[in-house]
Amino acid sequence: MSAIKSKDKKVYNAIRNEVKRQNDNLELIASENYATEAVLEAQGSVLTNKYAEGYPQKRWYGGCEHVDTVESLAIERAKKVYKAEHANVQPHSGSSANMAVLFSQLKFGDKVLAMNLACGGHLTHGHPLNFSGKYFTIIPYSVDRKTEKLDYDNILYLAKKHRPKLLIAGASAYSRTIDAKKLRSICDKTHTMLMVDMAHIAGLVAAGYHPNPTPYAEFVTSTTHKTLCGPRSGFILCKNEFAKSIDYMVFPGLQGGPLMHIIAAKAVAFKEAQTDRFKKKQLQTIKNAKALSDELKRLGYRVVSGGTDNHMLLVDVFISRGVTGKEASAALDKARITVNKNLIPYDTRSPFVTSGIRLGSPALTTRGMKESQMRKIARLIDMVLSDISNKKKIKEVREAVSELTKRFPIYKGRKLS
Ligand code: DSN
Repeated sequence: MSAIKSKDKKVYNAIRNEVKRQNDNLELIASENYATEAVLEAQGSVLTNKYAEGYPQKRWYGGCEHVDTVESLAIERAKKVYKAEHANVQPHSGSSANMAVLFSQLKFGDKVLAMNLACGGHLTHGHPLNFSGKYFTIIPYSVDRKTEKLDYDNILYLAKKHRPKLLIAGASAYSRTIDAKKLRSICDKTHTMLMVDMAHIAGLVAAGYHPNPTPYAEFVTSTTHKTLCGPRSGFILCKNEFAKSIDYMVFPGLQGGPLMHIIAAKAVAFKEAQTDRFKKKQLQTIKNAKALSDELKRLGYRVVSGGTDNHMLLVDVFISRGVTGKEASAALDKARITVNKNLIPYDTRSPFVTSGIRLGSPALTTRGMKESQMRKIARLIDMVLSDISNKKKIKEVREAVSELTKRFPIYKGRKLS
């Protein structure tokens, strides 16, 4: 970082402080991870200088021979990893990937059946303030009140009643397996197209630890930076019959020049996702989330739906310790444990306050932590949440956090600033 250091001290200092924060804190935000060093190198490369509107071998600019190589690699690798017929790796984010599917396949006002944000869905699956909720008629589905799991019978009922054009599956805060095969059979009964947003679980799917939705859905969208460990970005997989309409909506429909440095980083991430190391890490990610969930339950916490099948869990901290999600996350921040407040299904509190917190294991697993560290972290979380204004306890937890983060460095032996 010597160039930034000499040219722009303010930005340099902010980055250095963020490096320190990432090193020193226990990162439990379920959607975050640490991009690999190879991914960081690709996204910091001179490919950022290149305009390449269009697609490989069909560009609007000269000099695209090397970025063509990179984008073709990303496409072929994405198809291989997820056994997809077609891949578009240009969406800048998961949000723009979702927008490309909705805008290319639907007319404004068309009906879309999608998971309610309040029960774990995502902003781009129909929130009234988002493009998805503004331009389309959203029929929300929720989890079952008792099991807090997807209620496939109710989804079928809603699909039959409303005959939506598209069913969106996938979530930001759902800790159970998503059964795309079952959703396909629902869609077949009602002539509905299926889109699975696998952003959170893309790494687990790549490694074979969550069923792959690609054979069952017309469209699969994703980000690349969560369990997948790539750069901050998105991509779309689809059946060949939709390839043209998806590609045409991404460019020129929604985007101009693709971010070739980020596409290079996606190519790297898709290659790394095929290694044994990556597969082992995904399995450990699941084991770690389960260990965290089991230990919290042993300590008397109510884990939403009773546990987890994937990389995350939702904890009802209000019923468990009488603190709101907002209070819990602020207290944990002081102890250098980073989480986010989160609505639990049928929450009576506002999204700014919430009754729950969401915890995820991907980042700590990337650091090399295993089940015993997860159990310890559960106990540290409990020490904070059992007495959120006890400064002495918070200091004690901070010291234990510091011991853990020193033992498990993020980029081993590499100085990032
Ligand atoms: N904001 C992401 C998450 O935290 O789950 C989803 O886009």
